[in-house]
Amino acid sequence: MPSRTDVDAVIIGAGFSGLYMLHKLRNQLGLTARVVEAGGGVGGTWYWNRYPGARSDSDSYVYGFTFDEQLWREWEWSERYPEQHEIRAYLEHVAQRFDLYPDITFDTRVTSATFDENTDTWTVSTDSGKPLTARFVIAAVGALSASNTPKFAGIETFRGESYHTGHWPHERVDFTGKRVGVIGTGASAVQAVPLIAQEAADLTVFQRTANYIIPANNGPVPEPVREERKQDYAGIRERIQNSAFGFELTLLEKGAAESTDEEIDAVLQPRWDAGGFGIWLGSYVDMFFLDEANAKVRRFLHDKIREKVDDPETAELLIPKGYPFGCKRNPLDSGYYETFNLPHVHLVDVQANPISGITPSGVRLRDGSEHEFDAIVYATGFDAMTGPMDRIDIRGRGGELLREKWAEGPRTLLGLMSAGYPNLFTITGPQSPSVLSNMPVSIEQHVDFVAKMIGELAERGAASIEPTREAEDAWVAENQALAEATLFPTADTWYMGANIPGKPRVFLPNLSFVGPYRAKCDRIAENDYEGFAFSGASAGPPHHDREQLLQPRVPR
Ligand code: N01
Repeated sequence: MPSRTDVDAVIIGAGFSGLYMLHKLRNQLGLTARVVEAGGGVGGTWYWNRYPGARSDSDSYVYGFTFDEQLWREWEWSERYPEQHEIRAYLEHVAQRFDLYPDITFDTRVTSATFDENTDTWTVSTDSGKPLTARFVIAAVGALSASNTPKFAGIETFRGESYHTGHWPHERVDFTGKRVGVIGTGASAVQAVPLIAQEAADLTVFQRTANYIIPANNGPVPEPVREERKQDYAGIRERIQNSAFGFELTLLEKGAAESTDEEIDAVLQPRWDAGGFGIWLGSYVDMFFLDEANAKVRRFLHDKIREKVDDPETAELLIPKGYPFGCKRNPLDSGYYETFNLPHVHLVDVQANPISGITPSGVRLRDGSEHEFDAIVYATGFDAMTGPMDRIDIRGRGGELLREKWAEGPRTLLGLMSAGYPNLFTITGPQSPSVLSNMPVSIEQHVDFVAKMIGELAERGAASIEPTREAEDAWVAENQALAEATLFPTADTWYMGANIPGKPRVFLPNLSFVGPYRAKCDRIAENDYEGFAFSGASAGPPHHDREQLLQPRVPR
């Protein structure tokens, strides 16, 4: 039987997931909850990633919460894609509107969470203050929040300025007149490089793997389009929730494999001109399964790079090789390729000639050549999906450490819970659609489902819920089988854990697609929560009687 706890739930993180989870638990289920956040404000990803050009690659009108129609209608985004500071302002608005601030502790990092099998409670410790006890722990830690700086020899000896895109300073960084090196060419670098190039006297980009990059085509959204969308709240919500990727994009029935080059151009050119994820997530489904189909799409994209980049040698270097399009996260650009036409911008291939170390004055390559800089920007990404969980000492039944359980790859049911860790939930965790979707859509679905599970516990008078080992094994197997049927495992990507030395090569997100995954969760709930085990009798939540728990509450 659970004993009294400090709060009903501890939520780790105050990004999109943590804020909505707090609203749901406190304002709708009537539970007490405390959000513990490492940053000094709300925002999660958008609190930390303040590098020049940081913005979402999702269209603004689908990049936000839809659970509250009024909120959706009243917020105005200024451009097609929301910029970092605007997303932060939006999340601050959400936190104020639903009176969330009183239940958030900032500047505090959760260091451990330990489950007590005798009391069915969790003890959550932080790097400051006394531990908190709770019945539920919700890890709203983000999929891309554990930044990765490669362990380059001599990195600490560099005398200039060093930055990581995922931990950018709050004050403006001025590169005017400086020699700058950027390491990495993922989505963060693709956004930052054109803007850094505007200031720097000299810019060198170190590329290990070229990326397929598609124009964002950002800008203000025409008023009639905005108005039409405002009138279609319910339709948009319904479509994105039941879509493949959380966008209003649909994969085509006709495959690339059976199309001529002319037909492919006719399909892809308008998507290229429109900008956004249309070529990636809204064109040929067979390119994810057949290399022959994928090669036809690659041909189109390679030609585009050659058109944009003046120097043929640089263009060849920027053309991705050795992996299929779409199986590595597709960045969107605003002038990335064109930046390499500027005389003070250089591209260095560090696949052929890797970085051997950082010196007091710059970057040294394996062939002994050295590049001198005033500033180095590490756009080197994240220990994705499992990294944020691994960095907390999470101990479940028998004192088992979650990162040890996950040593060969994550083991979950639905990416929501792991067997042996009762009442511990992950929002958009590994083995859920998560990063293969427009995140706010998946976040809302997960938060709603977690709240439903917690409500179900109260209904049953049970103390805890967790997956059965059998159901978890089956989900892990299904997850891998889905990935192995595609070309995703053939690319060295953070989806596969390949960017972190020593990380097991396992496909981390889930490929069920957003709509079918949602339907699967709902079916499981209707089917008596098949695959989950409820245990222990509960006197009800510590601070409320059961009736009160299930009463919807008006936001405070
Ligand atoms: O990180 P990345 P990111 N030597 O891992 C290179 C989301 N996001 O921060 O490809 C040399 O993609 C590495 O090379 P390689 C989005 O989901 C979203 O850019 O591993 N290079 C790669 O080029 C995205 O995918 C948005 O061979 C090294 C780069 O560093 C995810 O976050 C914006 C190296 C890291 O690229 C991560 O993006 C930004 C080494 N030792 C990010 N180690 C939007 O929605 C690593 N690299 C707009």
